[in-house]
Amino acid sequence: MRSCTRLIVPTLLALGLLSLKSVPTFAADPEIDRLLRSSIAKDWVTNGGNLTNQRYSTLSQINTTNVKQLKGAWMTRLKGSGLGGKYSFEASPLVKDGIMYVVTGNDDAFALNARTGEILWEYWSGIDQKISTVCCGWVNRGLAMGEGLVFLGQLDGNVVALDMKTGNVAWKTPIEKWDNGYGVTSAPLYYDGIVYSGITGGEFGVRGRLTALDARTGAILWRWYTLPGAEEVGSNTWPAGTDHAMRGGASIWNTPALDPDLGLIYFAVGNCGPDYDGSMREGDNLFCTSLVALNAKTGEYVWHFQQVHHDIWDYDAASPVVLFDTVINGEPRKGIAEAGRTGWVYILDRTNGKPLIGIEERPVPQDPRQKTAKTQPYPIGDATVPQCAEKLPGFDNAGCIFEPFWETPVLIQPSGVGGTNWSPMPFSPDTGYFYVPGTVRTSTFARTGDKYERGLRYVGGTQAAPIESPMSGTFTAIDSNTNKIAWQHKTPYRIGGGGGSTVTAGGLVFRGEPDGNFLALDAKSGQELWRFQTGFGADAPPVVYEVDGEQFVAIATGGNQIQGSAYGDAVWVFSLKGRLSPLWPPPPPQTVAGPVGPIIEGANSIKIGGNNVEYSFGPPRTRIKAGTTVTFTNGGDIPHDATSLKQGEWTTGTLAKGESKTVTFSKPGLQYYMCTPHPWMYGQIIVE
Ligand SMILES: [Cu+2]
Repeated sequence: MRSCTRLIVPTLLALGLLSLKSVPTFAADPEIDRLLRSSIAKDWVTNGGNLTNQRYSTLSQINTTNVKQLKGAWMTRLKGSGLGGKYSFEASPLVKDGIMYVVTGNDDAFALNARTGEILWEYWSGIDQKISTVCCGWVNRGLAMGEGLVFLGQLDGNVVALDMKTGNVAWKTPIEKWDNGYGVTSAPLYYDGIVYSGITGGEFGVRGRLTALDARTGAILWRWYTLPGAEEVGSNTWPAGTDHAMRGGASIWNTPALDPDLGLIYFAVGNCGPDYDGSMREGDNLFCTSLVALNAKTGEYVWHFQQVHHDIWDYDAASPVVLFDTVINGEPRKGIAEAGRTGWVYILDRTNGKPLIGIEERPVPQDPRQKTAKTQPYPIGDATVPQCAEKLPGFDNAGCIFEPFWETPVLIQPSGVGGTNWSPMPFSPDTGYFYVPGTVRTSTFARTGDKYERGLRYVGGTQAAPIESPMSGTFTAIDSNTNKIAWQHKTPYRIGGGGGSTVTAGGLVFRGEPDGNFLALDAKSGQELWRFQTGFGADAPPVVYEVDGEQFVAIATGGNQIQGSAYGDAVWVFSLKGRLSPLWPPPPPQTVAGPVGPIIEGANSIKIGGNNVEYSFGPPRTRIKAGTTVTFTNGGDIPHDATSLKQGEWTTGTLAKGESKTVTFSKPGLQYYMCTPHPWMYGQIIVE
């Protein structure tokens, strides 16, 4: 797999070209541009804090000596927006001049007084509740701002600009249609008059892209496709004479970073489609599961680094890239890092995409049916999660990372949800550590094959956590000089799927937990210094800001569908002068996979997606007599099914909204079932 290095454009040439092209004309919003280029202080003006995505605040009024006094300054409920089991609240609030802007999983945005929590304006997206192309929970990962506007992407494929003063829509540009399989979940990035937006749909056979829009008008300036057309860079990593690349997925799940001196924009690209079937897409399949650098003004390709060649494990690069400066062997270097679903942090030189510490191509197990890559990149250093699956009862095959599979299920760890999935990874220049959230979960992988149809799910197989298998997490400080673990906490719950943390010059790391706790850790030692129960799933990445000389820490607490945390619609803000006390804890997330809750006797009617919990069977557990006919009804907004975990035994087939199907259970025994497109939905029927 040498082809990826061969494809890198000679750096000096590229950078030479860039310095000629990036002569600035005038800045459309000099103040925001200056804040985006500066260290994070009073205001938090973009999702990652500034253009680096470091999430490192220079504020230190709250620090290791006084953090124990921290209490709630205010808590505001966002009027039920994004409140429900189908939603995740993953956005970092933005703050500018004492006003906070926040967006919920329903793409509704709110402006609040950042001192008091009073709601100043509301934007209700009105997105179609029937959108059926949401992959992984209804989620919006945040906002951007510039030129008096707040920018957001929507699950329906629109990028929207709102007037910062009123919340009125200034413009709305469809960058794609949801019924073609697309959606936007990433926070956009604003810089120098341009709004950059990623797009999702890696599970729906889309062609991923980065879209650059004119911030003033919403006009599309350019698109850069993450899947190459004929003759384009990377096209030789797809089978010649086929159009598999045109539906090869490669979503952009998260906010880019930008280096204004180099004139480059950087982002992470997600998995290949179909996710679990590589049989028809021989080759490395660029730019799936890669980090990419483009000319920020023109969208021209500059370099890439592929984390997983010919991905068949859903190992998206999904966490935001982080830019940092370091010194290696006495030489100042410009770094870029990203925490992968593989469990490794990939550390590169951001001028050219070459490994900064070392990444080795090593031979890996092969399966010719899957056209597996001969070698895979192994970063030097430590992984933050286990990379081998333990054997479980009922499964004959268990393997380590990059273990291939075909039609017989194989247990593999990390699963396709990480490692580190969408959760960001902060970096502190004080400690030199990256703070890496991880999910520990085993999946059983199997290839089934899929036919491509526009706008429908196209994944070619399954991965699901076996019933009763353990699920947990890790929170790890990785030394940026060595890529080795400085300290690590085992966490009771999965935190790589959309949680996050933030680090400060006060020597603190703030991070939420899916069980509602909000924690402050010593950034150097990892020691826990403070915890506070918010009463809702506290997953979202927090932010730090200052109003009238007082430092605040904010976190959106709305739960996370992927991490199984309790849902909510609140924003919590803390300060040393705060007076609010903790709330009663919400139900904690599951720590084993499978259906939970009481067993309902004799229930012969099972509702899917009822009570505003889209991805659910209700009741999830029931006991019936042999010979009972059970009716499954889809009461959700999107298509679901109920399918026996024992392959081929029984299925309802796809049920549209409102549709019912009956299944008769004649033989006694224990039945587990799930929804095929949403394998995290489980049910259990005990037949007596
Ligand atoms: Cu479903």
